[in-house]
Amino acid sequence: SETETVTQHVGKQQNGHSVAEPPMEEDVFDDTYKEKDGPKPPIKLVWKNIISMSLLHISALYGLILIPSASVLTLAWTVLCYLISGLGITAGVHRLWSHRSYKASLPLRVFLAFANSMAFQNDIYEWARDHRVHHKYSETDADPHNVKRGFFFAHVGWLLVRKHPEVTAKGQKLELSDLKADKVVMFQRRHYKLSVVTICFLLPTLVPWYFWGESLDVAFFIPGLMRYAMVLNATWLVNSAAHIWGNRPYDKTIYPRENRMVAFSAMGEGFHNYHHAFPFDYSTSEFGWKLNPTSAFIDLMCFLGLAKDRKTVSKETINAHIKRRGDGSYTTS
Ligand code: ST9
Ligand code: ZN
Ligand code: ZN
Repeated sequence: SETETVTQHVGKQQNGHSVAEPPMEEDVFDDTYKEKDGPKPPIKLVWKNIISMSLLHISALYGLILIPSASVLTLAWTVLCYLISGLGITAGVHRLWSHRSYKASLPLRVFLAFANSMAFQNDIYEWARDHRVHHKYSETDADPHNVKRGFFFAHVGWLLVRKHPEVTAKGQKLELSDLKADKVVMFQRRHYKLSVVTICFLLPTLVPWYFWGESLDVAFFIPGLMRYAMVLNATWLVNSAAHIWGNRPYDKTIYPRENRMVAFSAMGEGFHNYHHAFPFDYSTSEFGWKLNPTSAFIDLMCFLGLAKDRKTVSKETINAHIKRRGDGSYTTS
């Protein structure tokens, strides 16, 4: 079958050699799943989320107008906080914990969990659980951000309503023992609220105020709230834009697309047609560091001995996929 052909060619890079290893099954698309017939359950709005997301975005716009009054150091700090929180999502909960596409040592996992709390996108366990159902049941009722329900739903709407019961039902059948066995993941889950208050909001605000005398409101609204909202939207664009706009050189039968603009803002996560075709590739792309600072980061961690066993896909497997399922738009440039 298709998956077997793919898995046969999966290798992990270990001192330059490839070794065969069966990939995790929990993120492999299940094409046998059929949605239940009959009317869809009613939509239940969650007003607490609607109000807090609206306030966050108004605050982020206010942060934007405050930019001219911020010091250069504060702006550099904002960029740094964006990059750290971004890595907590891309290298952390996405490529490591959801897909197990490489292995990370304890100090690296501690850093990634810290960075993940700075991004405040639900704890690692919950994010990875939702993400595995997203890959396994893409574009169905069991996909938490099913893009068939529209751009807005896939972008942020899904966080403002109760989940479709199929998301929970299918999610409960997933194998999550690897996450439960990871002490760093469980520690972050236990102390999640406190970690978010301190790392996502207090730290970004207090550093510029304490170290270079930035005003508290500039520090709160720019590296705090505006940066948080920007990382959220960069992430959400992968679910919305990269499931709607772009080419499908690897598999024209699925929704996810290659979208360079999304790849840029999401630190390498916009090669989404490739990613859904080969979810176990640590680089989420076949083009290395191109528009992909997250891959450069993981490679650096391997160089430093803090990570290992990066899984990749062989060129032959990729080419076979392109030939059999691609939309004909494939180019290497
Ligand atoms: C946020 C997440 O923004 C963004 C994720 C984006 C993913 C992107 C992926 C793209 C690829 C990677 C690209 C990275 C790019 C990064 C770029 C960086 C520069 N399975 O959820 P509840 C059960 S978060 C199994 O409350 P409701 C479970 O028992 C933003 N079971 O359901 C659960 O209890 P527990 C900030 C499941 O009531 C129970 O149901 N956060 C599953 O329907 C209740 O779960 C917010 O805004 C499952 N999948 O509420 C909060 N799901 O957890 C948003 C549920 O204890 N969330 N169960 O085990 C909420 O308020 C609620 O979840 C809700 C639904 C209202 C949306
Ligand atoms: Zn996707
Ligand atoms: Zn993924």
